[in-house]
Amino acid sequence: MQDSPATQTDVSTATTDDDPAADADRTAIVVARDADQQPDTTEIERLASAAGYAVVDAITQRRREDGQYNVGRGKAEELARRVAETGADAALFDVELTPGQYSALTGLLPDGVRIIDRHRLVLDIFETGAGGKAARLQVELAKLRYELPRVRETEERTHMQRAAETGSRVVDIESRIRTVETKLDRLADRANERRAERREQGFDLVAIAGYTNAGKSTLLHRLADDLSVEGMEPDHADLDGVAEVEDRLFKTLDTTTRRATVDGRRVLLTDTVGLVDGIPHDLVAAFSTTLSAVADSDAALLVVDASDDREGFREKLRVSLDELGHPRGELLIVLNKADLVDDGALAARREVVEEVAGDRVTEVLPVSALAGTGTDRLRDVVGDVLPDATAVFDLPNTGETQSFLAWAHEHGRVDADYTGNRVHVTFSARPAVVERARSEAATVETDDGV
Ligand SMILES: Nc1nc2c(ncn2[C@@H]2O[C@H](COP(=O)(O)OP(=O)(O)OP(=O)(O)O)[C@@H](O)[C@H]2O)c(=O)[nH]1
Ligand SMILES: [Mg+2]
Repeated sequence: MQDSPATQTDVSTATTDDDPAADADRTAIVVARDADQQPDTTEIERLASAAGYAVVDAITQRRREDGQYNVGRGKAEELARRVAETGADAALFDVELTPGQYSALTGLLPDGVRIIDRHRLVLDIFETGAGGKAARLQVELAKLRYELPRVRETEERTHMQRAAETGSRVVDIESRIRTVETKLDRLADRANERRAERREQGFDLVAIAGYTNAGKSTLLHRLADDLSVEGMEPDHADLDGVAEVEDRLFKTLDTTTRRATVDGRRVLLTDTVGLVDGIPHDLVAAFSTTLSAVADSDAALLVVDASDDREGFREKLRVSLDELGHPRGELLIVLNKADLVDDGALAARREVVEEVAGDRVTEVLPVSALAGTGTDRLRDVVGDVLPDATAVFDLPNTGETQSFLAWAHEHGRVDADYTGNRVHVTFSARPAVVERARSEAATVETDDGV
């Protein structure tokens, strides 16, 4: 699917003045507000650094939301002073700002200072890093959806003077949203078709999902076979064979598929984009390749960082389960980074899983993806939960049976016993593949009977 020149106009860039890739040594002040507790700025600071900002100050407030500035007026004024004193390039808010708050803050802070909320910050990270076609379109769609109400707000405020100009921007954004949605739908259809083809070929599909930095890519490396298949998933292929690992939020920005062998079965493992708290649902939905890879898998591994403190662990697990919805396959919880915690802490994390996830989860497995401990057990359990069927055939030892056996070896697991001029075959694979084997074998038998 090629972009036609007519749909090439990227209105999203026309509505923003900041380019996250432009200067790496940008400085920012982070602002966090929480109604119930003293805000923790760890995650917003890590997001800031992933987006290329050096954090020079943090302003926190325990308070309910203020309609005008989100934080209270006094805090907003303090922020304006600190920005002026430090010369910070941006104020990063660890909340979602309404379009009204955004424009009120613009009026209060020194000119040229970027005001960026949590959503926008995550989008900036993705915009800089997303490489694949679907990922780029998804980021664009998320940005357009984010910007639409803000441009509308501006249109309403400046209605008298600039109605024509801003009005056309709203129309541009809306039309681009429809175009991008259509393209993404087509890509999603193709991804669906590809998954169906892979299943017909006898592959089991396993997805690795979880909060950002939980260790998903490390686990992919641990479980994957050394070599990936040629021509696999051309749009998302891990062509250089690396899903990069780093102690940084949102290291992986495209889904990556690798081959693995589990219990003698041929599995396609898909590493997905990390999840994060505080992103609204329609925005999460824009990252549809991640969500559909998980929703449509035969088994999903939800990786959680067991070395997070109990409350952090609970929160990230809750967010992950929430955003993933109900995958069609079995859901296994991987308590990763088990090397960093003692048995007592692991037991406590298990309890949290029980409380938060309850009967949605098939099994909870402590693993260290880094050290490789617990992965044998994980493989066993994955092997057990994948859909499986077995059929037994007694066939004449003919050329046709040999072709059937060649097909069977490519699509599942085969055990063949030769006695006299007969072959006794036990064939195990996905149920639909076993059904096909039955009809193929029936023709072999019938031909012999003639
Ligand atoms: N100690 C320890 N560290 C781990 C383990 N697994 C992963 N890590 C570290 O955790 C950090 C994040 O690992 P990644 O595999 O990049 O995590 P991810 O979930 O793919 O992260 P994103 O792609 O950013 O969402 C890296 O520094 C890893 O080395 C583990 O079992 N034990
Ligand atoms: Mg990763």
